[in-house]
Amino acid sequence: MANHERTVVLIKPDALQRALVGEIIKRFEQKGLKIVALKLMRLGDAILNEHYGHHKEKPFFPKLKAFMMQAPVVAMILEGIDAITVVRSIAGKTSGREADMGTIRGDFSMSTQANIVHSSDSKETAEAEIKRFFKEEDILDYTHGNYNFVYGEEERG
Ligand code: FUP
Repeated sequence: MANHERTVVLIKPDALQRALVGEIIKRFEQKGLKIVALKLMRLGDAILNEHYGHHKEKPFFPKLKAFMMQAPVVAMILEGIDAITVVRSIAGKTSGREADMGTIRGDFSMSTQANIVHSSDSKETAEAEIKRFFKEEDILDYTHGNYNFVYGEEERG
């Protein structure tokens, strides 16, 4: 049985302000990932302290939080086989200046802070982030019409 996973993506305030939301969602959709939750939300102090808790001693932490509060974010859950790794590859390296061309950050970012998207970095993180950003009723399971063509027979669940 293939490794079907769910992962969280946040489309950050810089992407909203630069009108890149559609372009970013398009890239995940065209890859074959399934959107199972999608919403606009404003992130406050408490949720950002939790979300970026691993960076709280870093000098850039207060500025990172202020940046994330500048505008709403688009929060979504994407589903697919090995979705966590696949989405990290599509996002690219943390710094837009180092990220490969063809990745979202490589194509649209010149920055480490304003780097367009966040994505979960492991199974454990994905589970925690799903609970952090979504309620049960935000997540809608359905059969994607293209499922049989996105995956081969032996990969399908
Ligand atoms: P990533 O998993 O690629 O999002 O990267 P990290 O968890 O290392 O960093 C999380 C966020 O911290 C980045 F998206 C942007 C911010 N950051 C800075 O602002 N400055 C830095 O030097 C490193 C990270």
